[in-house]
Amino acid sequence: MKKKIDIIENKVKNNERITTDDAIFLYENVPLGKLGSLANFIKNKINGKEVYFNRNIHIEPTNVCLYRCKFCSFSKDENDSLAWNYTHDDIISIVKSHIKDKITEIHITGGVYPNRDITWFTELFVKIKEIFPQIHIKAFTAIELQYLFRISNISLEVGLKKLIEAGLNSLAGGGAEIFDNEIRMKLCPEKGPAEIWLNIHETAHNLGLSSNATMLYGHIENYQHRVMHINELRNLQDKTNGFNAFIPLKFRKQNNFLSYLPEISIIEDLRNFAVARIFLDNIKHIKAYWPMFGKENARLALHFGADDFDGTIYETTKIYSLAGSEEQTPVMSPNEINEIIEQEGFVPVERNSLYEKCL
Ligand code: V47
Ligand code: SF4
Repeated sequence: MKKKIDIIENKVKNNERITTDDAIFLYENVPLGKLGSLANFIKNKINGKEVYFNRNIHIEPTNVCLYRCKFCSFSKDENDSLAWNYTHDDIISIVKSHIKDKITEIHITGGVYPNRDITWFTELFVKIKEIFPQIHIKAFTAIELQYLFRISNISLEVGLKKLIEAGLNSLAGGGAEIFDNEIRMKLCPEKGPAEIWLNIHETAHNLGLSSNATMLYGHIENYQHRVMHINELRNLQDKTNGFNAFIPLKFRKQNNFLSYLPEISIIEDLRNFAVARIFLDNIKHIKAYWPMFGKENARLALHFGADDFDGTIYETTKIYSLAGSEEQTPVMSPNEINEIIEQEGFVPVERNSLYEKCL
């Protein structure tokens, strides 16, 4: 056992790629402290002492969704009293209200909604860019795009090109869940096989549109499934180099069909951050998405491979507050984020969506 840890450590220290078997070994056998020190070694090599964040808002145009993923606490029927559905005017006034906050990014994702075709989105992006030409629009999970292009009767390539022309700057990382198709069918059958998600991101990358990648963990998957997932991402990144960041997303249990499952511990979260950092040698940034598991846990993740704190999220997201996260109204000021990063011994760097430093 000791020998195997030493072999993996040697690979890490000598810039050699670890194998999927090594990653499973790390998950199964290696103590948290050792995982942290290996993850830190790599983080330090890639990002030094810097920890990134941005000034952003999230807009969820609707929580009405045709799908019913088992882990989702967000989706509602159209006539549900808790459903919302923003118009262009609603969204534009939200955007205008945050000009004063000097935001650099708008993250737009929502339910799979039947009554909006691609024109609804291209017109929205054009309106946003009219008021805010420099803003970076990060939008859509691959799952939303798949449905949008189907109802708009348009191919993936043509659809992406139209969205890019209207102002789309990158894709969000959601909808990846877990790529193992057996688990995927149990969790979110309507989303279809993993190949669809991977193909949409690969096509986007080939058109010059970068994206993020997520993994939903801590539900009914096992370590093999997680490693297979990050391996698919590493393989695709080798081909396209289009992923900006990897975001581990911890399953939160409130108000969904999987509420009977226990949530995993923070120790397991940190182990997962560390293994992802060690394995994904070709994805530069690992995001500690604080609305998902709280700012105090995100702070700890900075010592286990994470180098990005996401952002201020002035206009909050409801995906995680509805699922029982510690953060019920997730908003942070740049000062508060700076302070946390500094308290942990790192150097805060305000970035744009492509990880260029904001001066
Ligand atoms: O795909 C939904 C996850 C994702 C739950 O790209 C849940 O920068 C845990 O992808 N417990 C959407 N996870 C959010 C997302 C995201 C968030 C922040 C930044 C970025 C980015 C992307 O949220 C879904 C799903 O994997 N999710 N419900 C839940 N109960
Ligand atoms: Fe709909 Fe997304 Fe929730 Fe699935 S995770 S039910 S696609 S909102």
